[in-house]
Amino acid sequence: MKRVLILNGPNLNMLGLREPDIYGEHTLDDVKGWCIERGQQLGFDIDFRQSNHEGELVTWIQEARGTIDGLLINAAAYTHTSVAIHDALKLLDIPIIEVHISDPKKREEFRHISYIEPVASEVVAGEGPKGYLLALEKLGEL
Ligand code: CA2
Repeated sequence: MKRVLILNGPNLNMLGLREPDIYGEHTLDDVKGWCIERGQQLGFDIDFRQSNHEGELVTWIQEARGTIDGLLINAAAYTHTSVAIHDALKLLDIPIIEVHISDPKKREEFRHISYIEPVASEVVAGEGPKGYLLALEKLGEL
């Protein structure tokens, strides 16, 4: 089994509870369930986490060094601000897929910059919550 870590940033615990027009009606727990199921089909052991704290995400990325085989990350708003997460991701030498439910490049200008993109192998954006599954499939190909 390949070990895959899926990290979710701030406010994604609110998924399905507000702004369904942008993020859909499924909860983060639904997404976790789908990822675990698809992961089993792909031979991935999925560790799915969410945090509202930048430092906690950085610590989890550091702990992933040498312990996981692939990373999916939706850093949420930290995508557009966090040099700390960018630097932590640079320490990993495994495939990293950046995933977003919406397409930030088609939204407000402040969402157009991503500090994750330069260190990611691939980006999946604008595919709704099912984009996590597309990202897992891409990881399987890498
Ligand atoms: O589209 C994405 O996946 C985002 O990463 C979501 C972030 C946003 O800051 C990024 O620009 C794009 C926001 C996550 C907040 O999620 C909520 C979901 C439901 C209700 C409220 C917030």
